Amino acid sequence: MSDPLRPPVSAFKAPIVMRPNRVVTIERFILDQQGVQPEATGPLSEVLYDIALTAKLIAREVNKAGLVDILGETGDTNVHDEYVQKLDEFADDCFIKTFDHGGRLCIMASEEHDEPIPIPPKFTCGDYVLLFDPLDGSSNIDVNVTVGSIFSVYKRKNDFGGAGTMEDLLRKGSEQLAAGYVAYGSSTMLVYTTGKGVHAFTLDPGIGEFLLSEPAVQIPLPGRKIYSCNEGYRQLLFPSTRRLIDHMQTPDENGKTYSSRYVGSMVADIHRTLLYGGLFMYPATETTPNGKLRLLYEANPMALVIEQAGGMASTGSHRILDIEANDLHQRVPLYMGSKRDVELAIRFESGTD
Ligand code: P6P
Repeated sequence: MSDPLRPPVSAFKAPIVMRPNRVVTIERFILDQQGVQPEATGPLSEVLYDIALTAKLIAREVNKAGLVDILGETGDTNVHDEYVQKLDEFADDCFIKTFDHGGRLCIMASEEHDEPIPIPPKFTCGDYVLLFDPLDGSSNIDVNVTVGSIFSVYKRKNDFGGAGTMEDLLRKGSEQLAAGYVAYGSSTMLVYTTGKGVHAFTLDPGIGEFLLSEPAVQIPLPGRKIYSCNEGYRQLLFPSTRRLIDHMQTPDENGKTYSSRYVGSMVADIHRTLLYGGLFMYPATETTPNGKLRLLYEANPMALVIEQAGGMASTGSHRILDIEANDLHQRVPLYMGSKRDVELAIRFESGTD
């Protein structure tokens, strides 16, 4: 008969600790990639390490945004009488202060700055170029919706060193050496490609490390029938785009229509499209003939990720990665996701359907 005052021995067994399967940090993964990908050189690896560091710094603030009053307007002070920045300015500062002295970059450009960001003269210039949207979708923070950072990395155009120029920034997306995004959501995920597949990492806040969660991400085939578009603009859309949406809303031979999903945060909508398939679209409208999203630090990096995952990324008539850039903040209509769905969009937008 067990003694109620003496719990059974089994109660004293060591707690069951989940044995982690092979833990691969992003640093280890990047180092291993150097072995299999010659162009993934040491300095480029350093840039990727610093992307991961920047993401951790931003994640820490984004995740406590609801707790500490740091959503205030610039110039306020919080309960600790600390200077308060809006989160998008904080995120922008994180990128600039992480990269301006590392000697890897020769120039930067940010969605938050009209002009290019030079490397301060006191620091050495390197061979790489970084363009970024530090906190895309930041207006969604107040309602706890996933937001993200988007980044694009090039090798400088000329190799005579010194400060980079606008010529180093205005590039075709097909020349990107690395690109990706960080999704600050229920977990913080970093997804990137260096042209040899797409790799996803999840931040373990307990140890402050990005751990490999999915190597070689591929958009599923045939992919879920989901389209993602802000249909509030329906009356402003061109007839071809309205016909495309009507087609996706029409039951197929099995009586199935597409589902509509739209977060309004590009990183969230693209991340879902990457993992489930479907079509993310931000088309041209009568009032925005080039759409809203920016070529250099939104469309191009996301297009490289989507193509590397087996999908497609088009303006509706041209491959996004082939677009010549002539302005730092130029906009471009975009349709990206599963090949089946982007090809459908191209058929409607080019009038062949
Ligand atoms: P709309 C967020 O403001 C953003 O830049 C992207 O993240 C998002 O895809 C798009 O704009 C949403 O724009 O016009 O639908 O609110």
